[in-house]
Amino acid sequence: MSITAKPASIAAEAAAILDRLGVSKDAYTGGEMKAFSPITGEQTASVKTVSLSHAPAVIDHADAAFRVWRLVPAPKRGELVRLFGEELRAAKADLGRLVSIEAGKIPSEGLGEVQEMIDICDFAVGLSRQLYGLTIATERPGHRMMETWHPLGVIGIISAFNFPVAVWAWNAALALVCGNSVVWKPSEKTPLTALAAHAVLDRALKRFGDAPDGLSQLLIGDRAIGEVLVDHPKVPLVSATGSTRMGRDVGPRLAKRFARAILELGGNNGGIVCPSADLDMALRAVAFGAMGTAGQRCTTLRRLFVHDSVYDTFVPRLKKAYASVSVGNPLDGKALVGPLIDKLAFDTMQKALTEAKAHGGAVHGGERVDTGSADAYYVKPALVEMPTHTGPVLEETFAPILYVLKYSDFDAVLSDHNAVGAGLSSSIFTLNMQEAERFLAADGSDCGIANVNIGTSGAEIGGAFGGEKETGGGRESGSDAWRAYMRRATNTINYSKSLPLAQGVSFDI
Ligand code: UN1
Repeated sequence: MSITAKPASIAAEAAAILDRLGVSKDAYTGGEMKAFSPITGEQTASVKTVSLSHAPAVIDHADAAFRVWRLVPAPKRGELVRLFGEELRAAKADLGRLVSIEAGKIPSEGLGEVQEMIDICDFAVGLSRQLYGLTIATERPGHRMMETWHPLGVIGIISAFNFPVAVWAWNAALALVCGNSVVWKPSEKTPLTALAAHAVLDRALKRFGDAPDGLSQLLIGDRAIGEVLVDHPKVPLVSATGSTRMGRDVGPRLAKRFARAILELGGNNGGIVCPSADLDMALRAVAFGAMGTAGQRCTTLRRLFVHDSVYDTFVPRLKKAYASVSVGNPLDGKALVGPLIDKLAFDTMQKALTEAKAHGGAVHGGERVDTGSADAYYVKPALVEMPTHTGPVLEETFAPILYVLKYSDFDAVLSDHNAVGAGLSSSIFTLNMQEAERFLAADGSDCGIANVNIGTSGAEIGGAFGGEKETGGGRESGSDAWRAYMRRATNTINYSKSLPLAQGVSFDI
């Protein structure tokens, strides 16, 4: 594929990709939702949305599909996801490129996002033969107790702009092998990648042949459409990725009707650089963690605590890396940092930097980079040396701002590290095993992800992904995250000829 960086060609290139992936032109022409590329700020398409009155029928349709799909043996369901993985491999270059166009990621990160989809498919295929429960010793003779995992129902997925397709795939691949149907409400900022990814699944569904109609659905629309999904009685689980503010709305609404939530919300991820750290390694990890994806990962490194014995060696090197990082059009293949998603992201970043200055922060970088497009928002990543752990440091700002703080005492730094609302990801850089193990211990990092000598971002799909506190507590992706997508039944079977009651109760009639 040729690399074209001409702004005028972006919409046309997006259309060509959508066409190749089998999305009908009708879906993204003449619709109500404008799609943009943050690379130039230009409009790429006008996407058709679902009407508020029709959305419940889409969910009902998915519920009907669920009732058929739940009876298909799990390894057979795995075959659908295997085909999805195959189709994703074939579509990787196109879909990765579209992620770059619509979310502004550099090519290797656009492709990496699709790889993450492929990886979860592989994982889910294996899982389709391992949806196992326990057999548990019973207190009664001639009895057997076991647990069975059954499909749950329609799984609602609400995804964010920054991982416009991978997070859907994490949820969809698991949900499908677990015997569920899927209804996806993608971010309003990334409807084209949603259409494309869904078309790739459609290809797999066609090859699979006899999956029930309506097994996977797309609801393109605004917040009100998301609310239909959250409030619909036939949706027993909603997996929602986005801001903590969004989670505060979605969580209670689901709780009110006793539906389950998987919430993957904000992160204010911290890293600690200890005296013994391999500073070369830490530098690379911090640079990718803080500046990669233009600071727009939920796992982006946002707070860095550096021991005072290495501060004056490490921080100047880090500043140098910040000053030299290439910011620009991600399609040209040279930039490491692409655009912010929109003007709001830029304004929010500037506001945080102003606040940081008011709290005594020394700001390096953060200014807008002119790429010749008035509606595109590129920035130099900002490194902010903060005297104290206060003010904007305590909040997640979804932009490339790294707050750097000096520490001297390990217990005090652990306490500061944990003194924020969010609890997603964390890292320690040390060669001292006492510090490393302390960081991972019960009184160490309070995050869902705690790493040693690895950055905060770029988790593999094999582990459970998610975090504590204001991050929402949900877990997606690997390990045993699949259990959230199924319902557990405890079965006790009496194969004796009497009826002993548990706890020694007698009730003889
Ligand atoms: C997100 O930003 O919502 O760990 C997900 C990572 C990626 C996923 C990020 N695998 O950075």
